[in-house]
Amino acid sequence: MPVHNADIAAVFDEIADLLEIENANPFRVRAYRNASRTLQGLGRDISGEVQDHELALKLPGIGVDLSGKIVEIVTTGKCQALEKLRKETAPGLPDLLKLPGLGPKRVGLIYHELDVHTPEQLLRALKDGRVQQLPGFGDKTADRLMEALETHIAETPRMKLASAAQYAEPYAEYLRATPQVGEVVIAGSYRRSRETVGDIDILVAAQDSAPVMQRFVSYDDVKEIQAQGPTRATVFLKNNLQVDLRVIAPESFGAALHYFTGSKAHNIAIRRRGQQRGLKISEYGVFKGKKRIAGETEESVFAAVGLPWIPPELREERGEIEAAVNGLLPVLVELSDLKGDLHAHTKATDGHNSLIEMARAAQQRGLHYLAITEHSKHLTIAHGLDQKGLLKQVEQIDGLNAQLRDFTLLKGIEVDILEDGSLDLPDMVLGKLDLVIGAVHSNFHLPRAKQTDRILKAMDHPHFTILAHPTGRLLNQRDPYDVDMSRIIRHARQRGCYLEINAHPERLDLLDTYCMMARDEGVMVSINSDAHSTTDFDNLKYGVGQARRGWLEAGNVINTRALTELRKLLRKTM
Ligand code: DGT
Ligand code: CA
Ligand code: CA
Repeated sequence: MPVHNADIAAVFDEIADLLEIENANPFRVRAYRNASRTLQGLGRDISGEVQDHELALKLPGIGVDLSGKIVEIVTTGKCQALEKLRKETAPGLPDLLKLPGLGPKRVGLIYHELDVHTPEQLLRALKDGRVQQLPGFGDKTADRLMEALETHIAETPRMKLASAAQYAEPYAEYLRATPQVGEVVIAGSYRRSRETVGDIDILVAAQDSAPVMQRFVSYDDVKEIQAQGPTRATVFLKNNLQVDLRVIAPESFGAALHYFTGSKAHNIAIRRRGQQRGLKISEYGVFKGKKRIAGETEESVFAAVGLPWIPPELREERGEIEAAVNGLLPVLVELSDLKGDLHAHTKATDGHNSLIEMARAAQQRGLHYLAITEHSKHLTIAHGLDQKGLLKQVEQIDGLNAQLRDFTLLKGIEVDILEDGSLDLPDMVLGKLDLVIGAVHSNFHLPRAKQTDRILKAMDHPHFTILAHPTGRLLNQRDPYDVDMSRIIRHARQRGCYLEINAHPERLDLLDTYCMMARDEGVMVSINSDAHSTTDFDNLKYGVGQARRGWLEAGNVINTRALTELRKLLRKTM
C-alpha cells in the first residue's frame, strides 16, 4: 500500500489532537499541525523520496524529529509515537472530537474536569448541566452539542441479524449446558427477526439463578461485565455486542418471554388491554389483585387478555392485536414451505461453485428447483455474461437437467436495468429463459420520478418476471434509492411481475413494510437466497423472517409452489 501525504498528515493531526487533549506544550502541538498542513499542500507524494532525509528537512517546518517520523510511517506503515499516545488516552475521546464545536481543548477540559470520555457520558453531563458550568461552554454550544449527540447515538450502527446470530446462538447453547436449567430463549428484536439488533436479550428459566449467573459472566467471549445482580446481568462481548441476561422462575417464564420479546409498543398495547379487564401485566405474570392468574407460558398471557398467541415477528403494534381479536392473524410462511430458490450465481460469474454443486446443495436442503441467474454484461466487476456466455450456460443447464433426478435447474438471468429502463440483454435472448430477474446496480442517485419510471419501464419488457432487491439498500452501508414503491407494486400487479425478498443478510430487501403493501395489493414475492456459494442457502431463513415480519403467508410467495404451478406463474399475463 503506497503511503500518501494525506495518510502522514492524518497521523500528525491525530498526534496533535491527542497532545492537545493532554495539555501538552503548545509549540509541540503546533509543530505537528504545521507539518500536516505542509504535507497536504505539497504537489507530489513525499513517500518516493524518503531516503532523502535532507529533502524532508528542506520542507518548511519539518525538522529532524518529524522527518524521522515521516520515514517511519512510509517504511513501516505505523507510528510508534501515535500508538503510545493512543494507549495513554481514554478510548472514547477521539469520537468526541468529531462532534461540532468540540476541539481538543474542550475535549481535554470535559475529560479532566468531569471525567467524561464517551458520547453517552457527555450527553448525561449536558443534561445534568455540568458541562455548562465549565469555562467557555455557553447554553448555545450546549444545545448544539446535545442535538448532535442525540443523532450520533441514534446512528451507532446496529448489528445485522445474521452477524448477531453468530454470537448469540453459541452463547445460548453454552447456557443450556448449565445444570438444572430450564428453557433458554433469545428474546428481544432478535426473536422478532428484526433485520438488525441493538443488543441481545437472553432469558433463562431456573429456580436457582446463581449458577446461571456465574456461568453467564464467565463466558470466554465476555470483555466487560457492565452490571451484575442476583437475577440480571449485562455484559459486552469482545466485538462490543451487548448481551442482557434475565433468569426467571419457571412460573413466570411466559410473562417474561412476552415482555422481553417486545416490541415495547406491542407490550404497551397488551398491557392496556389487560387494564381494561382489571388485570395487571408485568414481566412476572398477569395479576388480578395480588393473585397471579397467568404467566407460565406466553399462550397463557395472551389468553388472559382474550387473544390467541401472536407470532413474535408480528409484534410491532401494526394491527396484530386487531387481527388477533378478529381471528384474522395470517398463517405465516415458514422455511419448510419453500420448494425452490429463484436467484443464484455460479463460477460462470462471481459465484464460487459450479452448476452441479449448487444444484446438489439446494437439493440437499429439500428444495426441488433452483434458478441460475448470473449477472449480465453491464456489471463488469461481477464478470457479467453477454449473450454468448448466457446461451452457453443455457445449453449446460439443459444437459444437466437431463441427468438430475427430482430436481430442476431453471434458466434465468439477473439482468441489469440500465439508466433508461432498458435491459442489458436483447428480448430475443431473454425469451429463451424460464425467468428474468431485473436489478438496479448503477445510477443509484437518480431523482425519485426518474428512478421509479426506470423500473416501471423495465417491468414492461415482455420477459421481465422478478424485481431483484427492490430498494437497493445495504444495511449500515447504503441507503435505499429513492423510488415510489407503491407505484412499483401496483405496476407489478398490472404487468404480472413479482418482487424479490433478497435473503442476503446485508440486504433483506424487500423491507417488511413493503411486504405488507405488496400483500395488500395482491402482488406475490419470491424469497431468494442470491447464493454465491453452496453455504449461502443458509440465508433463506432470514428472508423468511423478513416475509413473516411483512405478514406474508405461503400463498403470497411464488417459490412455495410446486414447479408446474410456478411455471404457470412465471408466464407473463400482459
Ligand atoms: P433492540 O435491542 O434495540 O434491537 O430492540 P429490543 O426490542 O430488543 O429492545 P430492548 O433490548 O431494549 O428490550 C427488549 C424488550 O424489552 C423490548 O422489546 C420490550 C421490553 N422493554 C424494554 N423496555 C421496556 C419498557 O420500558 N416498557 C415495556 N413495556 N417494555 C419494555
Ligand atoms: Ca434487544
Ligand atoms: Ca436489551
